[in-house]
Amino acid sequence: MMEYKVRKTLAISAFALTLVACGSDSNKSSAPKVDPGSGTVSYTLTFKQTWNQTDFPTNFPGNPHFSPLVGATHNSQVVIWRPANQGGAKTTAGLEVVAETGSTATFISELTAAKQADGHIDSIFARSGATNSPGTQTQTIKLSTQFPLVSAVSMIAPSPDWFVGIRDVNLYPSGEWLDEVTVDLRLYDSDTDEGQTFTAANQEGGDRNIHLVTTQANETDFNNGVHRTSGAFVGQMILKRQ
Ligand SMILES: [Ca+2]
Ligand SMILES: [Ca+2]
Repeated sequence: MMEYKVRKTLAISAFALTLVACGSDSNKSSAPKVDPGSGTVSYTLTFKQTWNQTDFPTNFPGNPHFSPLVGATHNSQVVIWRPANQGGAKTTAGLEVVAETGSTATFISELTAAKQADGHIDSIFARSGATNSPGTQTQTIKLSTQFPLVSAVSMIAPSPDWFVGIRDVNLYPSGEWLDEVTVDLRLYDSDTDEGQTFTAANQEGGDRNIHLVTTQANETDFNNGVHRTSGAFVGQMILKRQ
């Protein structure tokens, strides 16, 4: 589940990820700056990390951080990651490494191999270095009408196998580039480790079915990926056209 807020021309249903045009011709986006050489449009991806001890006190760990954002621009013919209950693919080895350690190398190798194999992925991006939470990561991404979707992930850390991300966000949904899209981030479990607290020892196991993090109340504050009573999210990702 992702919650979207789209400025100006379009609104995206929170649960069905269905695009619904609600704008009129009078408030269409301004003309995008398309790079004449590559045909790409640039967006700034801002990852606002709002996970903090005051809002998520139960067993809040020391050294709270998020791993370097890693992802790709792509078309609708490929699944970068997707929860099991939304027609998902199993957690890949690369996503497992990201979710358990924050290292992006294996995931990048998978994306690169998929790009070369079937051409459904365009640009692959990764930041270097983790960022303390609260904090912010930013990344410029380039999209084209052939590859208008973006997916990206980051590990919440320390944690057993938990991560946040955006997936299949279409910035050119109906023949226009969106100005800005905001996604509230729920916490996901890659289902590749059985630990139930942020600092649990490694406990290999799971069926690789990506699902929202839910634990007992004395383990963490999370139920369905958000704070079980306040509904607070651990962060947001904002895509804004440059
Ligand atoms: Ca798990
Ligand atoms: Ca594992």
